[in-house]
Amino acid sequence: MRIVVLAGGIGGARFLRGLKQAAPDADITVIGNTGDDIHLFGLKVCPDLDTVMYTLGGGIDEEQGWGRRDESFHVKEELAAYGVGPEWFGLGDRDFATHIVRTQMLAAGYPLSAVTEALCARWKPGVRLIPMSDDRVETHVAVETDGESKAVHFQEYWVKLRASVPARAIVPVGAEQAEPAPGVLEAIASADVILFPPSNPVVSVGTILAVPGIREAVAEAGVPVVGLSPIVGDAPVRGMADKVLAAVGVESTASAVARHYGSGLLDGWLVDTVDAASVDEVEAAGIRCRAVPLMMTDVDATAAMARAALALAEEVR
Ligand code: GDP
Ligand code: FO1
Ligand code: CA
Repeated sequence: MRIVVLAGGIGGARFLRGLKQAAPDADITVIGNTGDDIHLFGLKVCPDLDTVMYTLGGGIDEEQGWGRRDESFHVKEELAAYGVGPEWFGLGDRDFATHIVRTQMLAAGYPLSAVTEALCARWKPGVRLIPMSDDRVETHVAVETDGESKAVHFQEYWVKLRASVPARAIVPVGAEQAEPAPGVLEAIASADVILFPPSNPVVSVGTILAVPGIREAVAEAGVPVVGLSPIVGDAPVRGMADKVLAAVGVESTASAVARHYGSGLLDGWLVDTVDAASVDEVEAAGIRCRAVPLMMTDVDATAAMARAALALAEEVR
């Protein structure tokens, strides 16, 4: 079975670990969000691609959910001693090596998709990981600080400002001109099922869908498209999905997120059992819906979620 997953960072990566356990023989292609990418110290950093790669490859800091385990921060300290920032972004020594290799290969002319494949040759994530695009796309957030409006990079909004200032709009800068990376549309067109993990619907899955051609390819693939809600009990399990959903005019409920994707895209939607009362509302919108436990507390619980998603896909096929 060929499964395509549109993934962000932590939510996507943890779900994929469960999916691999639930479907060990499946051929899994992950289309990764690159809207969170940022250039720092002359290096290209791809947080969501790295989170997927490290999580599935056994290199992730499990507790934190991002970055390398057994990490140290000597380079960061030395940069700070030179007065070179930003000091608010925590790049560790081990992680730096990944960004150095990536930046070096990009400078040599390799596209990000080829670079990602090369990095994955070390980590062996057990899935095919493709960035959504080889073209630069950067999510910016229009915020209001001290009554003034300005646009900041998504990482500045989230990591520096901790999403504490009102977000008025989310703009995937460059998306309109971006093309899907080689293999993205082909993977979608030849998939047997397409899954939206419990990733951020705006700045992860939404950004991937904003690359011209990807949303259309998913909608026209003619195979079940099933998503899992990142919103449980009317709040994100972690992160700032509530804030960025508000910025695009969507309520932070499992049902509102399903309706935001819409029946033109989604065939099936899983909500957590605490949100079972919203099943009828989702179904009324033309999306088959089931309530199952959706907390990724460990790999077994996550594998059960993946099995439920695949079962729902068979129901709507
Ligand atoms: P990010 O790039 O690291 O922010 O990760 P993603 O975009 O892939 O996923 C972020 C989303 O994962 C957040 O909106 C969380 O609410 C959601 N999430 C994290 N852990 C869980 C969980 O255990 N269950 C569910 N249902 N959602 C989760
Ligand atoms: N998240 C933070 O909250 N603080 C950090 O200092 C930070 C550094 C960082 C470095 C590399 C990397 O791959 C991820 C990193 N993240 C950090 C996580 C990342 O910004 C977020 O998980 C996502 O992009 C949010 O969607
Ligand atoms: Ca992210």
